[in-house]
Amino acid sequence: MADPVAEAMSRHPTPEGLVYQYGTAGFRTKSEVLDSVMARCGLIAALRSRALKGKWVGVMITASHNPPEDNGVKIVEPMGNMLQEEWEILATAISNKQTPEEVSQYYQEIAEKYRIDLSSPARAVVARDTRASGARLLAAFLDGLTKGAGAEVKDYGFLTTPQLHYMVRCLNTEGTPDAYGTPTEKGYYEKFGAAFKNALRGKKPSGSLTVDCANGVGGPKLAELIKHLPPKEEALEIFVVNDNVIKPESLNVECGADFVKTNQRAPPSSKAGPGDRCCSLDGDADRVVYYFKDSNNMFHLLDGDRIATLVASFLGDLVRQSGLADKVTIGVVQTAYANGAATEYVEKTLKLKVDCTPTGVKYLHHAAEKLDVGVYFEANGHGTVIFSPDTLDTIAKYEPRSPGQKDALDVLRAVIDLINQAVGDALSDFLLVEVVLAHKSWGAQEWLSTYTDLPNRLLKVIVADRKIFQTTDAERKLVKPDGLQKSIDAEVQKVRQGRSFARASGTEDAVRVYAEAATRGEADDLARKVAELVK
Ligand code: NG1
Ligand code: ZN
Repeated sequence: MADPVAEAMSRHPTPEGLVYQYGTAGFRTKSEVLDSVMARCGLIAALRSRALKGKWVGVMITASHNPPEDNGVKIVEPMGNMLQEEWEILATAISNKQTPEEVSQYYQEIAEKYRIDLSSPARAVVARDTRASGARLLAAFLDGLTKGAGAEVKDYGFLTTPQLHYMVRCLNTEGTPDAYGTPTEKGYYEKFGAAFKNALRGKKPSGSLTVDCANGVGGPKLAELIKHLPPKEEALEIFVVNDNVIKPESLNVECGADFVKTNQRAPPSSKAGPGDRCCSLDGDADRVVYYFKDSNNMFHLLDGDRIATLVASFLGDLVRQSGLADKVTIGVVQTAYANGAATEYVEKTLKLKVDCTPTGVKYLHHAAEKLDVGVYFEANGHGTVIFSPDTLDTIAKYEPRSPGQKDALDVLRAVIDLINQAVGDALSDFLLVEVVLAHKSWGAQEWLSTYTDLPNRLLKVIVADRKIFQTTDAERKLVKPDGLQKSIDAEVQKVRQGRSFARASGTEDAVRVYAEAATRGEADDLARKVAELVK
């Protein structure tokens, strides 16, 4: 009897001698060795959907900020969350099976283990970024999903990663009281465009905003979104730059959020003048950082920590002004990469609780879900704000007791709609920042002056085996190799306001060393010394 799974897999053989791993950002590597992984992700997506009684799961084909020759794939849960950890392990295992028969057998084993009826309906939505390899990898994925596993598919073509998460959530909530929106691109633009207008409530952000789209999928999608925003005379003037998707080899090259954050400078192509507000998206538009040049032409970065503090402070104001302060508490979730000054500002000035989690959006999201209002951002610009179901209910039902309370409540409700609840979304995040700045009548300089970042340095150290670096305390301390943490602590003691940690990267074959201290010299010195210890 024909085995459609083995047949489909035989069309996408496993390259020899490679080991694949579903990491922090799914599978991500050179695109030419991904075909077999894509076909197997088709099987996993179908199994996951069947395990969830035919709910839609999402699949995004992207390698985010990586170079143009890379690609990757990640699977999204029905509400738009990252794939469950247990299933990451299954995805890794099936991708490392050698022969089509072994894959097919493992597919059956998963079905048995989770009591999955392989003839029940399975549904997946897929989209991709603008990489040249995307079409080929999509075909391999579809082969596994439809011919191999017999699942139904909705192919949205090109989308940003957060748009794909949005579609998944909309499709699974359609017709329920939790309906998130219309599962179309137009639905996405209309929802966020209207929320932006409502949240501004006639306020106009000062000046203009230049958005660097990393020559990725964010460019054409932002162009569409702009058509659904209020006219620039009434609201925000947006200049779109680095939006060349016709030349996929220019993706993330000398532009984009990762370039700006890593090099701490504007893209060389930038023509922005002093005081001009700019932001950069990454290649799949799930990450955003802001920056500007001051009157002395000095570059200033406003990263994910800054977005978190700005948004947390604004939400705090709105909750207080609406009269909801005793009903709704706000918390901020960070990783160890958050600048010490940002953490101190949230705790001491904003008087809000800070949680620290390991690196990776899924950990932050999980911690934020435990809060009424959880503001979470990685320093590199991934992040969003999530509201618990009870909190949404409280805010929806609350009766304001004065016109002042009503105004604040109206803004709060619009801001909730403006924030992509499924996942961090660079487009929704920058609109939110603009709303906050408009309400506070702030420009980038005022935003920057809320606190002063401690000078910091992030280094990448290539080691023989990164797996020996084991951490605890949200990755802030090493437990292995023996004695290394003690040596790091000794170096930290030698500088003022010092903090440093080392951890194995989840996306690259390297160990990352982070250091911060009172001065640039001390931070650089500390990072260098710790890197030496790690080598
Ligand atoms: P790794 O390679 O594990 O440090 C990087 C980023 C994360 C996150 C992931 C996934 C830093 C220091 N690390 O993880 O924040 O964005 O990629 O994309 O920026
Ligand atoms: Zn990204």
